Amino acid sequence: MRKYRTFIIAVVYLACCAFITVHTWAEKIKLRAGHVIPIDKKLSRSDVKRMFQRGERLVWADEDANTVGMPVGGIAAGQLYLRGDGTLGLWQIFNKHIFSGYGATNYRTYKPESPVDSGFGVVIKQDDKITVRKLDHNFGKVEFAGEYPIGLVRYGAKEFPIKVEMEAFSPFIPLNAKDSALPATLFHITLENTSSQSIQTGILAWLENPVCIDSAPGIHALRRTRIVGEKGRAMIVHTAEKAPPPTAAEQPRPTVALADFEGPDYGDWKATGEAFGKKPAGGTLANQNPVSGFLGKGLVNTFLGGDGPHGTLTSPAFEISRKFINFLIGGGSQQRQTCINLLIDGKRRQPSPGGVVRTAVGKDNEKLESYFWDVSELEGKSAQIQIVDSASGGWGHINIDQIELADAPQQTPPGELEDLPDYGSMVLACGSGPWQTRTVLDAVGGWAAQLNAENDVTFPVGGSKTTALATQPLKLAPGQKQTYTYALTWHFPNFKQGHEYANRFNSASEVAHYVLDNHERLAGDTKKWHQTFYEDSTLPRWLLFRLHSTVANLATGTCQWWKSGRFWGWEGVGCCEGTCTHVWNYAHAVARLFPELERSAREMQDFGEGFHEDTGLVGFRSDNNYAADGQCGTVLKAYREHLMSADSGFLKRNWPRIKKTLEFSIKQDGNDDGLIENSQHNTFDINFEGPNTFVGSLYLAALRAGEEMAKEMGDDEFAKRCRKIFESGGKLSVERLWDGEYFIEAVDLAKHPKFQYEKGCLSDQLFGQGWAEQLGLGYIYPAENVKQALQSVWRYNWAPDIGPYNADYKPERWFAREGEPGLFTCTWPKSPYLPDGVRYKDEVWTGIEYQVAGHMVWEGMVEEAVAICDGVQKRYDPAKHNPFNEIECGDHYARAFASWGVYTALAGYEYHGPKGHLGFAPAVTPDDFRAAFTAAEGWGTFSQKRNGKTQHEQIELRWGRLALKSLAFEVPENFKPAQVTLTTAGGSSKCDYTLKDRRVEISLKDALVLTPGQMLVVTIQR
Ligand SMILES: [Ca+2]
Ligand SMILES: [Ca+2]
Ligand SMILES: [Ca+2]
Repeated sequence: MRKYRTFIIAVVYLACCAFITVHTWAEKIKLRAGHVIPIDKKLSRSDVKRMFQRGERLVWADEDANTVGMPVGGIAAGQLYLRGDGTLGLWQIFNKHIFSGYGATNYRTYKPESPVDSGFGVVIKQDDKITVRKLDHNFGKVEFAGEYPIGLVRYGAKEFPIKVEMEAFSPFIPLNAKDSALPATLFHITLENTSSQSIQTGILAWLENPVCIDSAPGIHALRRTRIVGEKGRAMIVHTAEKAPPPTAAEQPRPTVALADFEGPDYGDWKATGEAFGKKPAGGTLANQNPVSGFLGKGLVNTFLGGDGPHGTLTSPAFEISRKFINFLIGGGSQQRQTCINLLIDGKRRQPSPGGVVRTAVGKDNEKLESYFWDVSELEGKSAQIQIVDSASGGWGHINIDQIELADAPQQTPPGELEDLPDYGSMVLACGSGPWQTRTVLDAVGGWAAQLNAENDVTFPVGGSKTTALATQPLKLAPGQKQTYTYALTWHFPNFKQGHEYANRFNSASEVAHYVLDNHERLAGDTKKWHQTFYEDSTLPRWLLFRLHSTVANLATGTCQWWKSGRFWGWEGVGCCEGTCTHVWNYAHAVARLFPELERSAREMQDFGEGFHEDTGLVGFRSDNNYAADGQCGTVLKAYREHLMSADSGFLKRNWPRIKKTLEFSIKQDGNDDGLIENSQHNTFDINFEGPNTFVGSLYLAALRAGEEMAKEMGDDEFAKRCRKIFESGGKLSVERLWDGEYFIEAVDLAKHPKFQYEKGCLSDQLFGQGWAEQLGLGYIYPAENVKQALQSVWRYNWAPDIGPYNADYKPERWFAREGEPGLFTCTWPKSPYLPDGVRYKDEVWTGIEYQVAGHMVWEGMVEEAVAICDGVQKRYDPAKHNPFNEIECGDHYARAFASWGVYTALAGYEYHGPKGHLGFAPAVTPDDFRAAFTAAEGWGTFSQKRNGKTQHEQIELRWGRLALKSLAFEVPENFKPAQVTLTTAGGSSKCDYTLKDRRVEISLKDALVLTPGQMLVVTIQR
């Protein structure tokens, strides 16, 4: 618990004081001329007031919600977005996750795409006329008000008699990982009649069959869609199956060659632009890597004049007289830009742009490979082939040859259908039986008439079909409301390591029935968490939004939960693997919300597959490589996972390896003086080459954690050794690394000129101290140094506008733009800027910002901490960036899970599960505070109220169970308790307690177990 923390009681008053201090400080310190980050951040009174106001739920309307992509699938079950207008997007649930880029490209404003056709619409029948209004941005006024895990979109239009509210979420119940990891999204759609007349209404829902979405162009198979009634539910069931072998009557007809590009020119094909030239290429073109795989001597090759030129090459119309079109393709892989397209009748036949009914791209490889389109459903149609090059960058060209019509596909299939990664099933289930869907579709006409309503259809995977379901009509009286429940579920088990969900379900239908059978509990517990976290809290609503938004990373491609039970994570979606020890060093959310997942990563990776028994090395990507920060962090995580356990089982099982892990770091230290002096690879993807407090503080905190764990394990000798090294390290760090304002790195730049920070101010210089606070391990450096160093990080590294500094010092990757606030990784406020200094020095990472902000809260710098979080909120305003997708190397970067460390700091949360100890010391509004908390087996809400004479603490359990043996709270300065009373359902009794500084620690005479609905009240009287 923090001992010297200043409370923000009168925020505005303190804000004024802060200005004065800053001002005088600024006058004393001589700053380097190029350090253009202002010492005085000029936070206005109204800014501070706004940041600390409780406030309302955040709502974004229309275009302001354009970038929203809120993950609404289950934990580690893929990545499905709810977009700002309530439509679904991204759809990465088919075991393919796409790396979005390395910063320069992925911090951009865009609306997430939707490759799968789906939606809901309101059906109304008035004067025998049936109409459908889609729930999307065209509805009228559309508001997004989602707070993870529950998406919420409201629709209204002046002239439309029905108002709609849609909730979309996957069950999310802290401490119940399995029910939070369902490949499912629930929808609650509430229709309200806002007119003065009764209206016959209902809902139309539709979903394309996307099974084999990625493999489809290369396989000969069928999609099958059935509408089935089971348990009173109407369900659209999408699957895929093998195409039947040809019958005797279907013996292949001779192949028809469409083009072999062997002639002196393109013949009757028409070329536009420059990329195709006037005739086929004779092979490899100038400055091109060798082109191979084509037939004869000619082919289409648009590397004419390099990647720059554009153009098209279009065939004359021909009749599709066979079941397949085969061709050879190589070159670039850019959809719609380096492609070959099949056009039908020059107009839209399918819901794809410009009459394109089939398309294919290369694989960024010059070698041409065989490829085919299944066009059996298009037989007899008039068609054209168009080859497109509208790309100019790398791989901005396409190679094509030998286009043929045939009755057999010409490609080795990528594998058995049932083994393909995107083979599986998908279901859209409605809680009630269907209306006359076909009648509705035909009455509406247009787009709706194209939807399928047949009970059982099969069609080639190359085609697309969207199936619809209408609810039974219902008469709504004026003012009356009706809620419909839908479940969208999926089951794609062919993932390399398997999915945990596949241990429990064999199909999407099984998932749908499970979700709907248990709907009341799953939805009820999810809403209870939302209520406890957002509604029943005194913390600012926007801050709760921000700190919980990153938890959505769990329901993205970043996170996997394997069939073996092991939790595994990328750094960001699709890049940098291995639950990397140093990136995940920052992540607190998973451990506090679903501790079993983090325990599995410790036991199965860090102390399992990635552990080196002979040395104690924890391979930082479950490999043979050492990262100094990750190695120390593994010990801290192990202690945290122990604290979040119900008993000592985890610690007992893993202690020998935890101890070896720490001994590995002690060996790096070399002489037990508590300083690691050797080469230290770390999260900046470089090595620090001398003692520093970035790795050093993690090392000292790990020694303290080691000491505590050793004591619990009865290993007093090791506990003493840890203590001794820890004490030496703390003392030497101040002697050797303290520059008067902050901690520096003792490095010989002559020997190690690159990637060091030397006299710089590193934002993460107290990383281990922040960890120590999270785990209740106390100060590892003297409190006054810690506080001053954090003040320096704020003064020197946080810019209200990153623009001026980044104009002079361009970051390697941009995660913030001019005009936006941010905390720089490292600056050199008083010494020459090191152009070759620590990598990523000029960048802004949300994970570091939360790490620093959380630590600031523990040290009483609440206003600065909240301002840093406000900066993140400003950058991730949905008018600019998806607020649920904090980016680093890839989307949904795991380091952002650090936000939970800010949350626990705000509550002054301390917990030791096996000891049954729980404590709080709220850092904001301690006179009237309330917030959600999680423990090993249950969660609930904590509140504290003070008046002059008494302090009331209330712990109410809402889910699971909570075993308690001791409690700790903080009283105001000069508050001397005279009596402490504990009240439970069993009655009231006086408690034994100790008071140290402002900390009241209470030991319970009898261990207590709370169950949902039960509470305990502690009254501290002076
Ligand atoms: Ca040829
Ligand atoms: Ca080109
Ligand atoms: Ca040493």
